Amino acid sequence: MLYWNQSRECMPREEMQKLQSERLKKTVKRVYHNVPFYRAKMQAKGVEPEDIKGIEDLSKLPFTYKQDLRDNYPYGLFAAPLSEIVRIHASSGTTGKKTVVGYTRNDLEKWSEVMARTLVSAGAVKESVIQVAYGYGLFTGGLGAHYGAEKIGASVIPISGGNTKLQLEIMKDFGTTLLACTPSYALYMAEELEESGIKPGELKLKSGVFGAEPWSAAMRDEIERRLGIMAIDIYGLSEVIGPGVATECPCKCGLHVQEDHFIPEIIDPDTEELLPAGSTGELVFSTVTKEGLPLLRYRTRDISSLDYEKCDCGRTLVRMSKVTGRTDDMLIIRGVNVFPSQIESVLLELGETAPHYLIIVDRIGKMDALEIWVEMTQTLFSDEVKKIEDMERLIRKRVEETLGISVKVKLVEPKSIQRSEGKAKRVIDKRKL
Ligand code: DLL
Repeated sequence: MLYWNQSRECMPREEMQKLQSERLKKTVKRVYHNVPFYRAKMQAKGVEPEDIKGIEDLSKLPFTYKQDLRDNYPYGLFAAPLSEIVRIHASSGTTGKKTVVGYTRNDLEKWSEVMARTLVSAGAVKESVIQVAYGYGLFTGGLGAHYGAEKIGASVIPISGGNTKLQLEIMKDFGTTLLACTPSYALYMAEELEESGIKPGELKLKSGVFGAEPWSAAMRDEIERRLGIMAIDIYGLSEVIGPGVATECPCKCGLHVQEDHFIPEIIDPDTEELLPAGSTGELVFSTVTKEGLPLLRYRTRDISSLDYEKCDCGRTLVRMSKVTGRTDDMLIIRGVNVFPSQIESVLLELGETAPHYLIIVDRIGKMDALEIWVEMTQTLFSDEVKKIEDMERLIRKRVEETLGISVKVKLVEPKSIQRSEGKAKRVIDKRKL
């Protein structure tokens, strides 16, 4: 099977633009009438739904930012009543509260469709055995891949992340043919596989769909070589739908955006000016089929570029280049999005330390490690060792509760963290991707 939905994936550009225009008009009407936030934003810009005649008018529409989701927490941007929302997921917000997303039954159907396309482009067929080692839960990775795999009719192993020994045992015994997880976890599995004594030849694994964090071409080579598979990059974000927004094909020359559902644009992040095709800038998406949480011109903060040339695989869907960076300070640690501001909020809330801290990210073995250095106040510094240790433990507990991943916390002497005369450098990322 080359494509899941050939008529859409290989649609001539003109037809695609017509379809996008129709869908965009409908979406604009929907948000204008159902979401007070969008009505107010459009009115402030002097735009009425009737002014949007097609995708050529996209830039008349207002942008949506992660902060808007936070300001309308939890359900304020939903364009469907809760009675029609059948699923809720969430990702990290910039501070304490999460970014919440809701799906209607039709949204779940569309999500399964784009994930089916994604898995098929990585070689999945009805007979495939798909091991989903993305986390299940509020994170969209696990359930997104799961529904796509079921839609194809493949056999899904919903193992979720972690327990690597069991992952490998199941991979061998159940005859997994396709693995879905973060690229760093795939590499970790490859390493453990070598230790386990299982030979790659004993596995039926043929391919993997890896995403949720940036990874380099060198990392792809290593995963492909060590696991003996084809490694495909998949991209997505909760706000837009989750995984399934864009995927590589076997040509591995950019990720095809499922543009009958999500219209991409590239803008200059500072001036918000639309950039011509081929330019590198910030990726912006408008969803045109979602009902629960449609978003107009959502600022992803991811840096990429768009290529409209037809691909050798036959797909006409526009290709976005691999995401290698962001325009903000979000870190992705073991697949989890982390904003330094989340850590700062915890420290400020506790109020027991100085407001000086350093976040150190490293990759130890194949695993990301997060360490936080926090400066003690003079009072805490002169306290007994036990009190200092208690404080370290408390900070660690609070940060772990907020981020959902394990961290190391080290309290350091007053004035030992370098002060900055300009923008504070609070993050040291030592990982070499
Ligand atoms: O990470 C959805 C996902 C799950 C994608 C599984 C792929 C596979 P969020 O947790 O909302 O959603 O994080 C979205 O992760 O804005 C990017 O910065 C980053 N990201 C996702 N995929 C890739 C990728 C999921 N393939 C944020 N390459 C996005 C680089 C990626 N960065």
